[in-house]
Amino acid sequence: MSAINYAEKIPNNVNIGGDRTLQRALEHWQPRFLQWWGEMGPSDFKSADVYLRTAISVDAQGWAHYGATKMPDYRWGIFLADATPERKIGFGDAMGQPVWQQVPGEYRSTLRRLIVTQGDTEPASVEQQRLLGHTCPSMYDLRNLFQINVEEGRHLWAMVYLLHAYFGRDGREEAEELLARHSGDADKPRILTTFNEPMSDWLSLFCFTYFTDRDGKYQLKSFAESAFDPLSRTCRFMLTEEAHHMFVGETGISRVVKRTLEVMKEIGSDDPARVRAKGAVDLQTLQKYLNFWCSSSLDLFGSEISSNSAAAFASGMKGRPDETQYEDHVLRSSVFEMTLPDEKKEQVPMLNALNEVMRESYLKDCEIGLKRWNRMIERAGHALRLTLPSSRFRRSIGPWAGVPVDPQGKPLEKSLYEKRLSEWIPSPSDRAFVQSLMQRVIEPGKMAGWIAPPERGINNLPVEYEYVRRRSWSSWTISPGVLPNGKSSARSTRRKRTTAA
Ligand code: BYC
Repeated sequence: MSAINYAEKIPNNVNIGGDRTLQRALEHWQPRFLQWWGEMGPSDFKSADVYLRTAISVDAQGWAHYGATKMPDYRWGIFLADATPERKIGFGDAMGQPVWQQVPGEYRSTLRRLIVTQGDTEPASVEQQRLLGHTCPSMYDLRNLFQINVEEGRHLWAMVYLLHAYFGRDGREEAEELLARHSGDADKPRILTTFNEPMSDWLSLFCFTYFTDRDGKYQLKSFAESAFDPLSRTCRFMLTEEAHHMFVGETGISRVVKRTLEVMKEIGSDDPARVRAKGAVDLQTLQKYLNFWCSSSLDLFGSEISSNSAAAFASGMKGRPDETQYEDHVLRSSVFEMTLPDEKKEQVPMLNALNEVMRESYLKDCEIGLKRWNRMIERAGHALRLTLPSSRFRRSIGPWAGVPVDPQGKPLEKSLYEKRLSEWIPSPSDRAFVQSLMQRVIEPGKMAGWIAPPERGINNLPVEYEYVRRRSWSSWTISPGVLPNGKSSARSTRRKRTTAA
């Protein structure tokens, strides 16, 4: 079952050829996807040969094949982890019963909503990152960006397969809509707010892959527990790919911190202005970017008190990540003490507090990178420590939405909050400074001045390997940067290649 059939038009390990209607529907969607990729995927690299990893089987060992591929030729397909024989529902009111191979009628619209919401984030992130190839800090990073982009494209395929195979005409219509909404589009935006945030620099990309892809890990892990077995199997395989995206985030930020510390040592100062003058990201600016992307990603867990999450858990649709680690899998008699604005404590039925339970464990997971970066800063002899913002800071969803608190979670006057916000998240001038660092570097092995080289290359190749090949870089001009919302980007003028080394 785990071998992937690449002979078919749509590579898959679920025998879609055995269901002619499904195969036709997916083959009808395929050219629309490719058109979307052409219009909304990475701009200007369609003919480049990129050293990409492609799944060849879903086994734990050796599922990846590496080789030079043009992105539009990437074999996007449908890969599910192998079925667990006799799998039983592991939580909720139906615990112990056999898992579902079809969608129960009463859960149809909720499951569809969850799958659509998950599916919507995948193309959204590709759209957000569309123009970043223009300003890559190295060829190694450029390749990693493209690896992430093609895998997000495949994750979209994963959700579209479920919609087509299990939700009939409604599912097919939703699959069309997944290509019709666009990140940042004023009329048809993506569903979740974080996926409408513009991403015009690589510091944002590293923060996004650290924080937002980590939400992806938590959501996929909770779907991996689902009683709807095809969803569980799909998400189990997606998680193997997701790990690389978080790696790009964590190592990307580590390399920024490393380079900044080198510059601080060179100039013998931790003065942010002097660090900036030397072309590095001062730690204070990095902290603002961490605050921005972490607080935005905290909203992705939904409201602290949610009847949606209670229903999804009780029915078996969505569990908690690594459900087996818990003792109580039914949660009908436990409560969660929640602190609400005005320091009011409320006893909330545990089932309704699951978004918050997940958000708390997500924040603990986020701490791991912070500890690593702070160790680097400490070893270099500096007192500053990077921190995560409080889960109350800058929230747009739940009881803390719009409540003015500082990054430590301390309430303050709204006017003071508004005045001080630019101390905590990137101001227009911080963004302009970071943007000024975004000069394209494409000579193999060379790095932009604001980031240290990675410790190793891809798949045991050296960092200097030519991971992205174009027939000619010297004649490379950038086509007008059209953002997903149809507007021209700030970098919309055609310009000649300029490289910083
Ligand atoms: N922005 O009861 P509530 C990833 C909506 S990332 C805008 O509080 P619930 C990836 C919510 O939809 C993982 N709207 O929350 C990462 C609902 O609207 P409706 C993505 C929001 O339902 C990087 C209403 O508010 N996967 O894979 O318990 C790159 C009340 O909702 C937001 C998923 O999210 C927001 N932030 O939980 C690429 C999993 N938050 O339905 C990919 C699927 C909430 O009343 N989604 N709302 O109109 C879910 O499980 C749930 O929908 C949520 C919300 C966890 C998002």
